Amino acid sequence: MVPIADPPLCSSSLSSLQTLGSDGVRITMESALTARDRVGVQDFVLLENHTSEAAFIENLRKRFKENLIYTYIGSVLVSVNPYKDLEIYTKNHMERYRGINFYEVSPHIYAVSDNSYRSMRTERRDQCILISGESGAGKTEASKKILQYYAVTCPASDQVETVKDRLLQSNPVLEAFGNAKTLRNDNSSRFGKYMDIQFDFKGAPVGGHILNYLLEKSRVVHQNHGERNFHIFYQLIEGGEEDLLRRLGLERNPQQYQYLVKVGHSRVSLYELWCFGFNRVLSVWVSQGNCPKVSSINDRSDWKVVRKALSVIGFSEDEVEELLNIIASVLHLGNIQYGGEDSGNAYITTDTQIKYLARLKSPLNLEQASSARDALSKAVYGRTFTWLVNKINVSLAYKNASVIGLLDIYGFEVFQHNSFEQFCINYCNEKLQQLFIELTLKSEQDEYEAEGITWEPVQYFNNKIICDLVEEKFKGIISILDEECLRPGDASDITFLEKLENTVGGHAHLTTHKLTDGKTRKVMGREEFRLLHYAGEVNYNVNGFLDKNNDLLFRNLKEVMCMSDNKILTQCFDRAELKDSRRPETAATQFKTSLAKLMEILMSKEPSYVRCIKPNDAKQAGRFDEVLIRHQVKYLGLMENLRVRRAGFAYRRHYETFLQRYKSLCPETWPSWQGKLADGVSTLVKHLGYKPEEYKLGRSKIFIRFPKTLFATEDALETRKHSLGERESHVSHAVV
Ligand code: AOV
Ligand code: MG
Repeated sequence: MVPIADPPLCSSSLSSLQTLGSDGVRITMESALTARDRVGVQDFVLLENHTSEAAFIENLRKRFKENLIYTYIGSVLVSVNPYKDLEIYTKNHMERYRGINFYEVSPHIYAVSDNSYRSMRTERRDQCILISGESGAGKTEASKKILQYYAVTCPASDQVETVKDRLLQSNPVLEAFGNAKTLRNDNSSRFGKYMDIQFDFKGAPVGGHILNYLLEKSRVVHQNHGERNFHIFYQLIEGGEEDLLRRLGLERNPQQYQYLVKVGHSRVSLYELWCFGFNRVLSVWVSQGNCPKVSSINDRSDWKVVRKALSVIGFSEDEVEELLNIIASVLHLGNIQYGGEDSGNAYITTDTQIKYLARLKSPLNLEQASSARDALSKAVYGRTFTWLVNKINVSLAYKNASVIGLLDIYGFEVFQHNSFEQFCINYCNEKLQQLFIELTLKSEQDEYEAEGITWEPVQYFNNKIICDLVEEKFKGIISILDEECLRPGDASDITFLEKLENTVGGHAHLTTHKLTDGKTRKVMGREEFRLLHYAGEVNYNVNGFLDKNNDLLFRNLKEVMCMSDNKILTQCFDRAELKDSRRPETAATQFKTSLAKLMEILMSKEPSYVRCIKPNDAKQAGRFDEVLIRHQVKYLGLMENLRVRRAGFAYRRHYETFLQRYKSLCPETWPSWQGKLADGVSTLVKHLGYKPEEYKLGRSKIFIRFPKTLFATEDALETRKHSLGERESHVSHAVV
C-alpha cells in the first residue's frame, strides 16, 4: 500500500498566478490549494480554522483516507494507526529523512527520529521520544520503527553491528514474555518500557539499557474472556521442537493447560463452600480466556523468531533450556488442583511430578491453597521477566554516552471489568499526560522568555488534580490502599472502599455507588469506585486490590525456590531476601516510586512527542470512527496543544536557517548577507512585505505568528525555483 505523498508547502505547477507584495515575486496558490483540499494540511498549525475541532478531525480524516497517517502540530507528531502495512518504512524512506528539515518532507516518524538524533549530536543534549496513546493506538509499532531507523541510518562498525542486532532483537524477546492478546490489542504491552539507546561521539549506537515497569503478572493465572496469556506460552507449545516438549513434559495442545484455557478460578464464596462441604473435591472453574488461536498471530513462526533473538542476544543453549523449563513449570503448576479434607485443609488431587509443590499441602484451606499456587506462578513468572530484562541489559553493554530514550508504556485502557492492573496502567498514563502538559507549555513559555517575546497563556485542563488524588501522601488512593494492606485485623477490599469514601469521597474526580446513591450515568457496582481520568471515566472493582498490592508469597515457597536446581530461579529468589524481616514495599508504592524516577529521567532530557490515535475499536483498516477519534483528540489535549502553538507564534526559525532558506527572495540578501544576521532577516522580511503584527524578532530567532505568512513565503520560494528551473532548461535547450 503506497500512500500518496504530501504536496510540498508550495506548488510548482503554475495554473494561475498571484503576486505577493510589491517585490514582483509571483506565486501560485490554486493548485497547491487543490492538493491541500484533497489531502489536508501536513501541519495542523496551517489549518485556516484552527480553533475548530471539526476542522481538525476533517483534516485527520482526509489524510487517513489517503494513507497519510502522520500530521504535525508544530513539532509534535500525531499518528493514526492504519491497521495495514504501508510502504513507508523502506530503506529509501529512511534515506529520504536523513538530515532533512522537518518542513521539507511529509510528516513521518523518521523525521522525529532524525530530528532527535541531530539535536543530540549538534546540541549535545540527551533526548527522549515519548510515545503515548490508548491501548492499540500504535505506540509499540512506533517505537520499533524508531529503533529500526537508528539501526539502519546511523554509522556503524563491527562491534556496533552486534549492539544494533541486540537492540533490535530485544524486541521480539520482550514482546514474547511481556505482551499478550487483550480485547483492545492483539499484541498488547503488559509492561512499561523505557529504553535508552546510547551513541558514541561518532553518532554510532554502542549500547542500550532497558527499564521495565510493573508487568501485569496476574495474567499468568487469569485472563478475561477473549484474551490470552503471555505469547511465550503459546509459542512454546505451538512451535517447540518435539524433543524439547518431551523434556519439558508438555503436550502440543494449549487446551491441556488451565492457565491457557480454563483460567481464573472464580472466588469460592462461603456460601458455595457451605453448599458443597469441605470434604468434596472442588474445582470451581469458569472458562474465561479460552482463546488460544488469534488470526493475526502466528505462534509457530514467532517462536522461531524468538529462539533466534535469544541466541543473538547471547543466551547459551543451557540458559534457554532453563528459561523454558520455568515457563513449562508455570503451566504444570496451573494444572495442580486441590481437594478439601474434612479438616478444611486442601490436598492436591492431581498427580504431579513437581515434588516441592507437595508443600502446599500445609494447613491451608482450598481457597488459600489455590491462591498460594497462583501467587507462586505469578512470582516465578514476574521475577523471570525481570531477570530477562537484566540479562538483555548486560548484553547491551551499558556505556556512558549520549542518549536517546524511548518510552513505550501500556496505553490507557477501559474494560468491562477493571481491576488493580488497570488502575496502575491508567495512573501511569495520567503521569505521562502530566509531563506532556508541563513540558509543552513550559518549553513554549521558556522559549518566549529566553527570546524576550511576550506570551499569552492558553487555558487547558491540568490533570495534576488526578495525579494528586492517586499519589498524594496520606490522603491519596495509594496511601489509603497501603494503610489497609498494613492494618492488622479485619482489613479487606471493602474496608478499603469505605476508607476511600470517608477520606476522598468529596473529590471531584472520584465517586462510588454509595456516594451517588447509585444514581450515576453509568451503572456502578457496590464494590466499585469510579475515577474520572483525563481520558474518561473508569470503574474499578476493588476485589483483589489488597492481595495484589501486598503481592506476598509464603516464606516456605520462597525457600523452596531458593533450593531449586534451576540457575535462573536461584538468581530470582535470593537467600538474602529470606533473612530480611522487613515488610517489602507494596506493589503500588513501588510503582509510584519507579514512575517518579522515570519522570525525573524524562525531565532531564529534551523531549519529542508522538501522539498515537486509534481509528476504530474493530482493529480494522480504513475505518475512521469519528466519535472515538474526537474523544482521543479531546483527552490528548491536541486542540489545546494547537492553540498554544498558535496563540504565540506558529513558526520560529533561527536567523541563520531562515536567511539561508529565503535569501534568494530579496536582492539585498542574495547571494549573501554580510551584516548581522538579525539585520539581514529584518531586511528580508520587510522586502517580502511582512506586516509588523505578523512577526517578532527575538534574540536568536524570528517568530512568525500566522502560518499563512510562512506559507506565502514558501510558495514564493517554490515559484522562484520553478522559474529558475524553466529558464535553465530553456538555456540548455538553446545550447543543444
Ligand atoms: P500500542 O502499543 O499502542 O497498544 P501497537 O503498537 O501494539 O499498539 O499497535 C497495535 C496494532 O496496530 C499492531 O499490532 C499493528 O497491527 C497495528 N499497527 C500499529 N501501528 C501501525 C503502523 N504504523 N502500520 C501498520 N500497522 C500498525 V498497548 O501495548 O495495548 O497500549 O498496551
Ligand atoms: Mg504496546
